[in-house]
Amino acid sequence: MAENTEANRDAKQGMALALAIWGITIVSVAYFFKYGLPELASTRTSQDTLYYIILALTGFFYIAVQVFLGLYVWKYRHRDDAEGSYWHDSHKLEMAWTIGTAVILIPVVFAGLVVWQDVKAAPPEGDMLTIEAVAAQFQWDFRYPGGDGEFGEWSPELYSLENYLGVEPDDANGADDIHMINLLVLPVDQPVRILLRSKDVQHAFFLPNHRVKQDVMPGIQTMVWFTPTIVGEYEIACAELCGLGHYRMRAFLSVRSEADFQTWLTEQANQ
Ligand SMILES: [Cu+2]
Repeated sequence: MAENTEANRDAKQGMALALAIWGITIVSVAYFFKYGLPELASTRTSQDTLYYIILALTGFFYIAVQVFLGLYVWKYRHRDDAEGSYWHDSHKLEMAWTIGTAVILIPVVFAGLVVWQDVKAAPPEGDMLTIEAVAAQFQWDFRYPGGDGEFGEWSPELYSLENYLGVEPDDANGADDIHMINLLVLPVDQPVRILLRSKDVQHAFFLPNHRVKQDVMPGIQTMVWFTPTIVGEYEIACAELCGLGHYRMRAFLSVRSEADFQTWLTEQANQ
């Protein structure tokens, strides 16, 4: 039986801390393996690739740092006969970690620019379906331009209970606009442009399966484009804490075949 000295207690605490550090590391890494990203249902593959590259890089260093942190907590625990050493600085060490970090991070920044160009800066050429999404506490409204392909003008001054989206009543383009509440229907494999505006506070349009997340601001219209690739039902969430009802600000995205989408659109137009 070891003596109950101060050094002995410190040694036990050191070991306990090391085990706690390693326990947290194992649980958090296992969590990432168990709950990865949801199924990708759009063309944003480059975004996922970069995500996994960064996750592997940071994951490697995270595990390495935690392993050594635990080891050193144990190795350099208090001992009555040991004295701490001190030195001022090490040029070599500082050069190594500065250059090492730069060599790893600079390519990541450039890879990020390539992905940004891919998903943000350059929508594909040709006809795009354009739909408007309007966020307000606590629901999502969607407006389709109708048969003429043109939206009616809108203005925040026109917001009212009867004219929820503030569409200009005198604008003939607005007469056939289609208004959906908490349901967005899209055709598969067709690039779509979503124009976003908010009626009150800041919200965020989040489609986890499509890797789309875009802030929605009052006073400015933002835009996001993407191409759904898998027919199915998905969740649209608000990703900005926008008030007490934020948790229930949830809508659905239904991706359908081109034919089913056209049928649905005609049904809506005839209502
Ligand atoms: Cu919201």
